[in-house]
Amino acid sequence: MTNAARKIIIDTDPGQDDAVAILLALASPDDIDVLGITAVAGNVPLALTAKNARIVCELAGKRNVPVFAGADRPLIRTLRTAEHVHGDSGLNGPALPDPTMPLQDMHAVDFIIHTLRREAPGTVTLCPLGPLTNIALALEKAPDIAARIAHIVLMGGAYFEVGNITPAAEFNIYVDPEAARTVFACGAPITVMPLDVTHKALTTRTRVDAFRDMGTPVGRAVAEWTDFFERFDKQKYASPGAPLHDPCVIAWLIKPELFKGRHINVEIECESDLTRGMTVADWWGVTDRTPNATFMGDVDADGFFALLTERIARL
Ligand SMILES: [Ca+2]
Repeated sequence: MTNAARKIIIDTDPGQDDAVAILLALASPDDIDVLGITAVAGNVPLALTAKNARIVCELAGKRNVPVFAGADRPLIRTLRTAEHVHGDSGLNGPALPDPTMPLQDMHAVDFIIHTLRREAPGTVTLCPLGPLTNIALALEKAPDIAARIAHIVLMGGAYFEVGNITPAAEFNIYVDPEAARTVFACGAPITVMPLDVTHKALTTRTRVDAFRDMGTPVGRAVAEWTDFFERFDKQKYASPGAPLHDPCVIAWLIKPELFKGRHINVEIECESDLTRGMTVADWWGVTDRTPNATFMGDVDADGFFALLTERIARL
């Protein structure tokens, strides 16, 4: 870790693609200082996401990263999970041992608040990779932290690609739209990796084999996770591979030049039964609503996978 390393908190619901994102961060200590990992209910229930986060830390040989359990359900809605994509454990694919490192005693929401108050203002970046429940709860409990957040870089939403869990909504936003609304209104700088980007970061046989051919436990696990969840997207989209959604967030922290987007207004639909959880992104600037997020639209996929492969090989 160097002085230049950006301090982050990863808020996550692992999930195979979350796992790859965590590995990318842990493999990049010169760029990224992971202060802690906070688990939230999402792809699978909280007990599993809190366990999976620790499985990934141990796989990376980073048992010293503190992991905190957070919200076990959305702010007001019933939890919707995604075992149909990720398998019943959330990390189906390789057989990995149960973690022996403990969960921290503190609640994830309190860790987020405590860390933002402890560190100098504008030095801690939040990286939400799942439903935004923990972040919204922290903002509601401690409104003073909003001005102390350096940046929120999140995976969620969609505009041109529309929905993956309903015709209109992306999963992370759909699961807890009220939390997303709170986060998008909080005033901190926000960068969004929507499906418009992640659907351009597709695994291919060559890209997955590059992980497998590392011949390391981490490389094999990444290849086997990808093999597992590819089957779902290949069938759904008839695409050559599956999107690696969450690693886009961490890749942006390391190499922002891989991504292109627009600083625009993004609002969250919370009411309509048809479009609940939609990220209403004013990409074309047709309203006078104030821009509140940089909404990414494109990624250099070859550059993204080159970075991912180079870093994962370090673990
Ligand atoms: Ca996730």
